[in-house]
Amino acid sequence: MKIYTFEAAPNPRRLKLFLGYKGVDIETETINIRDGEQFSDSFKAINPDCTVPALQLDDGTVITNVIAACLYLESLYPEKPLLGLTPLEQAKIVSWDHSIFTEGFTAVAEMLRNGSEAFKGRALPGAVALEQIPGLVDRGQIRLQAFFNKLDTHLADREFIVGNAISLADIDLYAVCDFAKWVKQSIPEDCRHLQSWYQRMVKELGEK
Ligand SMILES: N[C@@H](CCC(=O)N[C@@H](CS)C(=O)NCC(=O)O)C(=O)O
Repeated sequence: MKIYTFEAAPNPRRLKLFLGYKGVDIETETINIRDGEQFSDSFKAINPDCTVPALQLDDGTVITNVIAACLYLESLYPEKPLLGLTPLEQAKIVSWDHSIFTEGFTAVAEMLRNGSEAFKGRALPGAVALEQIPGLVDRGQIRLQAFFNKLDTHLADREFIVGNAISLADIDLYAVCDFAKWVKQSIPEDCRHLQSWYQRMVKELGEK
């Protein structure tokens, strides 16, 4: 098994945090997406979406979405579970994780990719070249604030997003909070529950 990755980027980080928590080490190969290596013919043959991370199995199968890679790896490495132990927990974790990606992650990405010179002509990740839409920067900021508020409310009376234990949903929310710093955003001061949850996660993940 091998992971094609670029460690500084936020989606690869989600997978790295997942594996780090479990203490699992998998061979990696860096695809430097700052230098455009994701568009090379050799990487396109591995992942035609031209995105990282990509998990390549020993039989050549490639899994190109973090949530699917985590689902696969969870079944290989079930210790320190991060995807729930009952069908209901699993459903809740995947549901939250999906919302965290579509509402939080994409809000930050919308701000970054439509506002930065570096992403001119590449407003979405991957193979399709798209022009920036500057109005999406402000919209992304509104979406991100609404997202932070929603998670703050959810965490008002619980330590983790689902049940009593850390899950992939917590890891991905943590990755969003750090990704937000790329666009000079952070957890609002008045989101006190989210703030204390973040400090809890720093300890859980042994980050600092
Ligand atoms: N849906 C993918 C998203 C992967 C993705 O967007 N990765 C970014 C790095 S964070 C990428 O490869 N960007 C390449 C580019 O900007 O061209 C997943 O869940 O892993």
